Amino acid sequence: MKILPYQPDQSGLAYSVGITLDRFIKLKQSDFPFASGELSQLLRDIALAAKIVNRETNRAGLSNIGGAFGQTNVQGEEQQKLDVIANIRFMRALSKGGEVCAIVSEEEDAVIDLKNNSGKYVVAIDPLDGSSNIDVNISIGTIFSIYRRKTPLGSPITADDVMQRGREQVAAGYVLYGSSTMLVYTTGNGVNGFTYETSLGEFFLSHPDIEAPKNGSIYSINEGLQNQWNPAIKAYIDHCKDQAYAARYIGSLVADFHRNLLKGGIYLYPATEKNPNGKLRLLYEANALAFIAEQAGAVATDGNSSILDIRPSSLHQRTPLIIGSERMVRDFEYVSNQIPQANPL
Ligand code: AHM
Ligand code: MG
Repeated sequence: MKILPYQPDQSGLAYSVGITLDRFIKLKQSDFPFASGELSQLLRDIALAAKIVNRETNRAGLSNIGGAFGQTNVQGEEQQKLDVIANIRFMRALSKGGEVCAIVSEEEDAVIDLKNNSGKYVVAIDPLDGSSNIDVNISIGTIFSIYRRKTPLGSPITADDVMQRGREQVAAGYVLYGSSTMLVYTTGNGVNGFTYETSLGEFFLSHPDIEAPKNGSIYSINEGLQNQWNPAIKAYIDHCKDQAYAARYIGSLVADFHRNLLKGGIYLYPATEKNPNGKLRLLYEANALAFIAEQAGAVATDGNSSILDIRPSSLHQRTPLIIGSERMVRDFEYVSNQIPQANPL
């Protein structure tokens, strides 16, 4: 019997599809302190729910799941049917997996206690962000943060498990349902992006070791609100215009953030008269993106301190968010500091 070692094909007839998310997570498992496989499994659970939400969003125009659900969430915002569907999908995936003890969701008033006292992890999630864009076929996203619980395994969850600073995240990521669907995540060892291959039903590594450009020339802000900004924000946006930066604002945080992360840019959602603490939520919007930003060499601030250092005081707390290329955020800080007595918030 003849035995030969495997020789990878050199013919070029069948291109390699690359590395799947599952395999990548497995390969990287040893990067986690206390690696035990549960965090890996949790990331896989999230990826599975993301595939299902991707399917729902892709056929939203064909099935009767467009439009408003007819209820408002805890922040008084009108829920879309797909907001509710995405929430159910992620809740189900996270509760069935067994790794999670508690979930904070934009769509849920209170912390959801899964009564799984052996679950090591707490997840904060915005199941479908940018939902005003669903019905008009514009990119939307999912944002998630993962924390290790503080209380000992086996005990009931407490506020200490949930109200952790962003700095304590063990993993965070987002899914962008865009011209292609991507999952981007970090476990604190750099940022990697995966693109969904629909015919194979798998995420494949497409953007390894994402590094944000140190500078950029895109600014993203809702300029319709400029009469409600404080002078520091006005001064910085004037600076952007003086520099002839490109204005790009989708109104879906994940999409605006992702573009700026890859191309270089700054996203600002400052305090306004209507939202004196900004609009975006600390626990399940700002923290995850701030962690990813820092891991990719970008910066995230509320105008006073790093987003990741803010100690949360309430579940649905809002925060101003200025996030993007390091040079641009530093310029923002410099320009806003020139404004006498301006409160950059
Ligand atoms: P949502 O969580 O209700 O979808 O709101 C968050 C969205 C972000 O995706 C986006 O950047 C921002 O709200 C847009 O707000 P505005 O329409 O005020 O510019
Ligand atoms: Mg949101």
